[in-house]
Amino acid sequence: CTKEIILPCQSSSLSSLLANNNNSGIIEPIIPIRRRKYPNRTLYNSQTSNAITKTSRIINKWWENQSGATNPPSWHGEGGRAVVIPAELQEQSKKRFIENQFNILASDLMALNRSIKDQRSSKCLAHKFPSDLPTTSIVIVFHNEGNSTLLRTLTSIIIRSPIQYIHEIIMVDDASINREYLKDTLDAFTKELPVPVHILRNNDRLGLMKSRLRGAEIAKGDTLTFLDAHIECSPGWLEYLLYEVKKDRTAVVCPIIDVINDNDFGYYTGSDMTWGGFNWRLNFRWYPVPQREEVRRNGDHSLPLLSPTMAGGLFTINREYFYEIGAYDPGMEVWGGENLEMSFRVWQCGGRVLIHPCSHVGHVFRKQTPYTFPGGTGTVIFHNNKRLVEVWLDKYKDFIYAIMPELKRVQAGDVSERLALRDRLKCKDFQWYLENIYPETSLPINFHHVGAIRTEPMSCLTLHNVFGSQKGNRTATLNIETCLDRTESPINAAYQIVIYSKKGEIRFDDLCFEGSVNSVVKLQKCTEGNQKQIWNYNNETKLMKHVNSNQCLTVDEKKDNGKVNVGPCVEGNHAQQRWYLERSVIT
Ligand code: UD2
Ligand code: MN
Repeated sequence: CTKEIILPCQSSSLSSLLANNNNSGIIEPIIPIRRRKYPNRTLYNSQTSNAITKTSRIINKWWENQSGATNPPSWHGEGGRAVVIPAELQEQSKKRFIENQFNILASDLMALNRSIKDQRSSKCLAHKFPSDLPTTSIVIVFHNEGNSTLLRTLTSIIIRSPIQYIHEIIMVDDASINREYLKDTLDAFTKELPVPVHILRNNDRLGLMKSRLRGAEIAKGDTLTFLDAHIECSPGWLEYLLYEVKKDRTAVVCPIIDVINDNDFGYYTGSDMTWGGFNWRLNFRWYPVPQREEVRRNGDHSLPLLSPTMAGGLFTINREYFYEIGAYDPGMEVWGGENLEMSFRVWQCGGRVLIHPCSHVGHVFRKQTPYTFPGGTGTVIFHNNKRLVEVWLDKYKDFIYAIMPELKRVQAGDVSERLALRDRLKCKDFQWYLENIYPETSLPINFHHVGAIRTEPMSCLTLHNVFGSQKGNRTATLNIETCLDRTESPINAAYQIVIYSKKGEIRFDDLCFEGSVNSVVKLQKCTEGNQKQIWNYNNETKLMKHVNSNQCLTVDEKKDNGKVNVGPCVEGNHAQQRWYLERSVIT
């Protein structure tokens, strides 16, 4: 396996676990399928029941053909539990991790139809659906996906959906390379499934957006349901999504995304108290659902959340509405940005983005992408983000360009058609979106000042280590350094931009200056109502008072590497406590 292009590293390790497997040449990875009758977990009606029985038979036969075994091994991961890799396979499993950036061996050790827990609360289970829910065409695009994960995706759809609502499944193979085994297996497998499956194959890599567009084009169902290729649907996942779209054709409905661990495939319930937002670098982020949304729902956690953004991978949308609202931006490449673009577009142009807490779909979250980005990762993602910024962000683009000067340098390409779309749909502006749909945003909406804060001798508050991973394992720090010119060194100057908000926070992205008596100022997650994060600036005296301690923002540039403190306000004040708010980067 090369590091650059991740090729499948074939191994025979699994065949040694099972009797009488493949022989020479390319070794077909084992397709593990639980070989016993399905328990009646999700029987909706006789049609579904028949389909499940049929699938069960097919899967059993398939498994026998594959393995030649009459007794299935004892499958790992049942009940959503983690796989324990046998000692003799551990080295293998580590080595093969890079193929998919998840532990494919763990997946191979699990049944395709491994059981998982019903994720629904009793309140969710009490929901009733009309019998005429809209049908759906499920679109799954994939590039170099794992074999067993892809087949488990399909299996979980079949066994956990009322199949009368599945008009078809459309798979788009986005020019997978050196994965012939995947192709054959997929063809054979899907032929047997009790719903029509169409497999489209791209000759050239189109990226996920254009692949989804290609799949959607041939769809005939009332709705479209997009899914990633390494997921597991949980019982009841589909009905809630379809029902919301039936009630409101402009609703774009996402399930809660449960976490399938990338290393051991343990299935963990996703929180129903997180929703989608984004940070200053336009990265999608999960954030806690604010109180106001709880109030709106009357605390009923079986009702859909109105989410500012969606993760992008999994959602149902009315098929006609998908096109009315502008489908995807075909100018976007490979991966990234399309999820925020669609979120902004749907909200600004009159639709809604929902997360339904009763619908759960597990997804293998990866820490890295296993595939290449033709054109370079950064360039591609910046290109997509730039299109998003140019079309939807209005005056906020100045702010984003100040924070991400790298964006300025890449080409957005022609966005005139997307701007025309926005015009045609008479969409509201970005400020409306922030104020009404996402008032919790870290972008500046109600502020006194956005820009550098400096001392008299031109030294600026400077942040370090602010954009960490999602897990929050970062220790952002603050000190005072020479003020940088935004034209001369834009990248570093970005870390001297802060918001002094009307609420009194001094913030960088989702981090707030937090003070306490006679101590160093810390950068902590901004939290509503945290008095330690409130500052009061006096334009006359230039003092920045920390309200809670009644002390002042203080720095001695020559001491402690320019560390910034809260200390006693000095009578008549002096240079160490006099702060100047530089020209704003946004008005
Ligand atoms: C998340 C979304 C993903 C997409 C992405 C931003 C979830 C669960 N996943 O990333 O759907 O919105 O954010 O763009 O919310 N693929 C192709 N061709 C390519 C690249 C990817 O077909 O050139 C496929 C890939 O095989 C997978 C899907 O697109 O099935 C999404 O890619 P991913 O799983 O690498 O993205 P993920 O989950 O990190
Ligand atoms: Mn994914």
